[in-house]
Amino acid sequence: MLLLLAACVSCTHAPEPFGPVPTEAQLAWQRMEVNMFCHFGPNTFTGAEWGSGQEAEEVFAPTALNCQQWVNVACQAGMGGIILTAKHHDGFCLWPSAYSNHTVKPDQDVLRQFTDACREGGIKAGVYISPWDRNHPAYGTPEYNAVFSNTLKEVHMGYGPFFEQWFDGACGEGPNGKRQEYDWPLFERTVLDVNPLCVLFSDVGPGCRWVGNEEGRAEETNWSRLRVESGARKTENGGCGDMDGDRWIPAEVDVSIRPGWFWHADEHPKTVDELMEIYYNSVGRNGLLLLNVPPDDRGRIPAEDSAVLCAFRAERDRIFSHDLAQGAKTHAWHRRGNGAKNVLDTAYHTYWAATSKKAELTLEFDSITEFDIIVIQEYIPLGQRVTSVNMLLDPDGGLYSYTLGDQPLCTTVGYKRIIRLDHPIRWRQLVFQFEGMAPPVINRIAVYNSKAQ
Ligand code: FUL
Repeated sequence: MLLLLAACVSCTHAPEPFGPVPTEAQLAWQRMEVNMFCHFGPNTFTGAEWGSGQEAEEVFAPTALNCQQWVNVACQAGMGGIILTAKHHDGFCLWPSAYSNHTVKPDQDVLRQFTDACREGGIKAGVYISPWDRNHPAYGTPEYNAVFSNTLKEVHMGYGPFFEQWFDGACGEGPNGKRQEYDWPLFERTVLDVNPLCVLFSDVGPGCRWVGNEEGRAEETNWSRLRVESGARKTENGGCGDMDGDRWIPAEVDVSIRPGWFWHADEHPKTVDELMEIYYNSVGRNGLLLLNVPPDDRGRIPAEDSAVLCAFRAERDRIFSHDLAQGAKTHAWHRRGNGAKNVLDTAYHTYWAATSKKAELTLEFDSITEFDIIVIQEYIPLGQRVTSVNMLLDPDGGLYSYTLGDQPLCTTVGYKRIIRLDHPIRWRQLVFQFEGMAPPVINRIAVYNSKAQ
């Protein structure tokens, strides 16, 4: 349907997809751009990051739990989803599970309050359930895989649908001193049987992949494609993907607003500038940002964190609400139909489809325009194609190539690429030179001035 619609808009046949492409669920996931992670559990009360699993259940005692407040904070921060650590490595379940003795009491069902609040607040709910379990006596034995699969089923059937299931890569010894051989195909099947639209996160997907660090940074060259050898659970290329990857497994950039993943009384959130840097290095490099904002021992997001998140949203709105390319004239020699102007509209499913692997698109402004940020988006439902973008400028009739150091403007683009120039530049005409593994398909080009008030 989407391809047909796009074809009508450019009055010609839609190009064939190139290589692996996202499922509709992966596309919807990528378009969320910034989501919230909530690490909450016994560690919130003990000061630990990895609980031993031996903590008394009574340790988990929020004094004023309010998941609606988490939802309000996330919505105000412009986030589309929240993922809750329903079970971290200590094995403590934030719902009264039938498959564990280490859980909240039935009248203290945090997962229920969380999913209800998300539904009421119109935000998507996701769930983290750690396969590593330092409490469960069966951990380290073949029976544990069935226990974990039942746990997944219980959560997804009883509390879903969830937009994302987070499978942590950590795997250590259990209380019986044994490590677990995880049955990944069973775990994935269990979730997808209940909810085929759930995006499965792990180091190697299959829905989305770990970016390979916890600092909030994808590589500048970042493919949403990945080569995963059969049965492999790790990749060296989480941050950059594989240009020749045979599967669509985009990068998720998880990072905490505070030094730890869990709330600790003596820690404080990052600044707006630090969050902006993370945003440029994640969303701006074809990744999805999963920003952890841990609730405190009351069960609420602290005021200092929500204040920073509001300011982070306001800063993004300030910079990205005025697209200076709007109203520019567009020209492209290498095009199908009449599509060059489609890069300026905000409709997602309209695009400029070039007809050759090297193709140019010109933006001509009415008057001299000053800018320092360029946003480019590839139409990823047809695959990720672009390998490099150069920019030519016309200061006084002649065209000059703009380089960042000795690099092109950028290498990969993917869903979204945000390019920050070293300093604002003032020009009337910009020529973008694209190169791709297949003719580029671009759905958006926008320019902004981050220094404008
Ligand atoms: C890691 C875990 O070990 C941390 O505790 C945290 O949950 C982080 C998001 O993933 O692998």
